[in-house]
Amino acid sequence: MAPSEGVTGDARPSADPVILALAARFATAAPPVAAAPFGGGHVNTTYRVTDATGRAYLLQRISRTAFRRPADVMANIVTVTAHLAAKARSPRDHLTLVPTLDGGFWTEAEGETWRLYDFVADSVELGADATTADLRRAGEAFGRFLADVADLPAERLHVTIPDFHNWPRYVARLKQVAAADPLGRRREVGPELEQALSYEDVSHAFDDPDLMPQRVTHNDAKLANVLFDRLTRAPLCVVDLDTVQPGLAVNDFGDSIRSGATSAPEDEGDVTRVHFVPERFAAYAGGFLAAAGPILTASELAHLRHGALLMTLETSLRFLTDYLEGDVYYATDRPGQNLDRARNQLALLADIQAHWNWMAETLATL
Ligand code: GN1
Ligand code: MG
Repeated sequence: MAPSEGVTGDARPSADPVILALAARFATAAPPVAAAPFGGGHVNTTYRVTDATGRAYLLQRISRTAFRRPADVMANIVTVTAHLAAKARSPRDHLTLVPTLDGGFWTEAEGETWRLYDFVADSVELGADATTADLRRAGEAFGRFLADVADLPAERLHVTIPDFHNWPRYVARLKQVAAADPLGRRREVGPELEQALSYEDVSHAFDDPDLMPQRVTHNDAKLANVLFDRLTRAPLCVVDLDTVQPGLAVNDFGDSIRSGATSAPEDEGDVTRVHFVPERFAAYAGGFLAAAGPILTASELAHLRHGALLMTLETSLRFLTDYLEGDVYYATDRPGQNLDRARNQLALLADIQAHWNWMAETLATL
């Protein structure tokens, strides 16, 4: 989607009775009257719902492909949003779940799990249109998120996606799928496969479990998962908390770099347009360190650039695997989109590697 699309609910509002009936299971201020598909997530299904007073909400179906135990996902979100709410500086700086009429936080319908959030008013998500100044603010937002949850013990959260950032496992899976080649697509991706598999040694960089502490982390810290004020562009709040679980802070940093310190949208298929943008990296890192620097350990600070490399490797491996498997995991809106995403991330990966020393030098000055 275009980065700011949908912020004003610009998909045509509908009154799909099934969606409205689901929304009506929650304690909205007034009966829900309109719903429209919303946002650009690759995994969950999202609607913007409005009630009879005009108040807006976000209704989401949790992907069963990605999340085996939606109840654990919701338990984590309840824990984390309560923790953030207790530290809130403003009502729009954290997500707020709307309870169901029977006092829970999610509802099941036909084997699917749904939840409702208050819509963060006057907010916008950014993508390739983010400016360098926006990148700094995004860094502050994700850094503040990590700092705010730093006192929440990681053991309090369920592991909702085991091995989510286990890169050797993604390498093995790519090899397996390429060997099985269920759709005969392997012949289209010779050079991509070769490049992706050439990072097998790199994929083991964080194998030592004592290298860095496990913390409460976001795990999907892409630029589109921070909201900004539509007018002032102040960073408001970190969203998409499904993947919040124990993890490594440097992976959050890295995910933001792969999605934010780039010249093109994630599915830009013309790889000549895709490159690492040093000033965007420096801006994001500056904001991130201003907010999270004080809580990070020396080892975490020393491995920030590794996070950027490894998270870009991860998306390269996962998009390429999904293309070979027939687009079964990531939502696509056109044929070949996952291949474009894979090519894009591989091009970025090579450019991040080309800036390896530059990143270290730059981080040392911040
Ligand atoms: C997915 O849900 P969304 O679109 O924010 C994916 C992330 C990937 C990302 C790539 C649960 O995130 O891991 O990095 O796409 N989320 C899940 O854009 O697999
Ligand atoms: Mg997500």
